[in-house]
Amino acid sequence: MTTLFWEEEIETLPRVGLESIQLRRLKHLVTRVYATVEPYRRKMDAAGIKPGDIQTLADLQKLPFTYKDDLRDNYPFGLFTVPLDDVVRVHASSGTTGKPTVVGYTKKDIETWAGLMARALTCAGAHRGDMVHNAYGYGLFTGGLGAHYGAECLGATVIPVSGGNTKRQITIMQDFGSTVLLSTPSYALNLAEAMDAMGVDPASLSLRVGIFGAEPWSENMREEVEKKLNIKAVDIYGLSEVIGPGVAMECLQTRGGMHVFEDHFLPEIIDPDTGEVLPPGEKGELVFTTLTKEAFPVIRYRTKDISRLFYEPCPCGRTLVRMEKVTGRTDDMLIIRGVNVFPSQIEHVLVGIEGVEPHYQIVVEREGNLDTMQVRVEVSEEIFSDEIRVLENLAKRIKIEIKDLLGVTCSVKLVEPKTIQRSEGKAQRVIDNRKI
Ligand code: DLL
Repeated sequence: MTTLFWEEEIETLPRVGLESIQLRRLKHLVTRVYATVEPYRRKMDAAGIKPGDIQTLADLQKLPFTYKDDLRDNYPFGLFTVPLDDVVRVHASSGTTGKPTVVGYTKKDIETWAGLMARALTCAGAHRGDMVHNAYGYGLFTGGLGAHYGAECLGATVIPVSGGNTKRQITIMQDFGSTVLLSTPSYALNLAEAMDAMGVDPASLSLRVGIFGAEPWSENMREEVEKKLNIKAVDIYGLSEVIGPGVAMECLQTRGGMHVFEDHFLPEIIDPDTGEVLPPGEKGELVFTTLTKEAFPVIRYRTKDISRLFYEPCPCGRTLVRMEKVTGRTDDMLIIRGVNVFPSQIEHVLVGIEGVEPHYQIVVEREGNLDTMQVRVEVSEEIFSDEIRVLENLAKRIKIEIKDLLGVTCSVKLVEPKTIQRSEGKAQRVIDNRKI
C-alpha cells in the first residue's frame, strides 16, 4: 500500500528534462501575466523587459521582484489574472501590520494544490488508509484546507480537527486511531504536554509521523517532538502567496532538507541586500516564481525566508532540489547590538539543555542607546522546585551557551512551568519593545 512517490516520473526526472519543463512554463507565465495584470506590466515596462526577452531560465533574473507590498497596494484582488467568476476560493494571511494579503485559486489551482499536498504527504510516508489528524487551522489560513484537500486526494481519511481544544484532540487521537499528525511544531509540543497531563502514553497511540511547518523549528526541536510524541517528524514548507503548504517537503527517508516541487515553483536564493542571485549552496533569501498557478501567479516573490538550495542527490531518489530548513526570516532577524540573532538559534541552545522546556520568549528592549535581550524560558517541574543555586547555575549555563553561539550577552529569566502562553497555531517568540 505504501508507495514511495506520488508522481514518480516527475519527482525523479533528470535536471535537463525538468529545466525544459520549467522554461516552457516560465515563458507562458510571463506572457500571460504581462497581458493580463496591469501592475506587473507596468513594472516590466519600467525595467525595459518584454515577455519575448525570456529565452533561458537565467533570463528570469531580468524580471523585477514582487514584494508583499505589491500585494497590499493591489488589495484585495488587483493581482489576479482571471476574472473573479473563475476564482473558486480565496485565502488570506493575517500579517502583523497593515492589510492582509489576499490570494485566489481557480478550480484547476485547487486541484493542482491538492495534488501537490498529496505528493508532500506521500513524501512523508503517508498513504491511503492513514487516519490524518489535521490540526492546522481551518479558515483563511492556508494550512487547514490545503492539507485537507491533499489528504483526500491521497485517499486517506481526514479528521478536520483544526487547532485548539487540545484535550479533545487527544481523545480523538485515541478513539479514531490517528496515524499522521499535521500541525505547527509548537502546537505538537502543546499536544505532548497535554497528553502528559492527561496521563496518556504516546506509545499507546497509533501516531507514526508528524508533518510540521508554518513556523521555523530547529533540529533540536525535532528531536524533542519525536521523543515526546514517539513519532518521526518531517518538515513541510509553504506560504500563501505561492500556494500555501506544499511548496517543499522533506522525505521520510532522509529528513535532510525539503524537496522543492520545482515543476511548479521555481526557487532562487538571493542576497537580500543587493538582490543578486547567489550560487547554489549559499545562504540567502528565498524567492519563488509560480509556474502553473492560474488565478494568482507570482513572479520572483520575495519570501523573506532564509535558506539555502542544494543539488546533491538525495538517497530517496528524488531529483528535485532541496532547500535547507528555514532558519529565520529577514524580518524576524533581530539585530542586537549589531549582531544578527534568529529566534531559532536561541531555540537550538535551549532545547539542548536538560531541565529546560522548549517554551520560550525573547524580549528585546532599548535602554538609552543599548539593546538588551532577555530570554524567558520555562523550566521543568523538578528543576523549579530545586534549590535556588541549581536554578542560578542553569540560568548561567544558558547565558554562556547563547554567548558562545551568538556572541551576544543576554539575561536569562527562568519562569515557572506552564507560564508562557501556548500556541494553537504559529507561536509568537519575540516581543520587541524597541521603538525603532
Ligand atoms: O504558513 C503555509 C503553511 C501551512 C506551511 C502549513 C506549512 C504548513 P503563511 O501563513 O503565508 O503560510 O506563512 C508563510 O511561514 O514565509 C515562513 O516564514 C513560515 N513557514 C512556513 N513553513 C515553514 C517551515 C503558511 N517549514 C510563512 N519552516 C513562510 C519555517 C515556515 N518557516
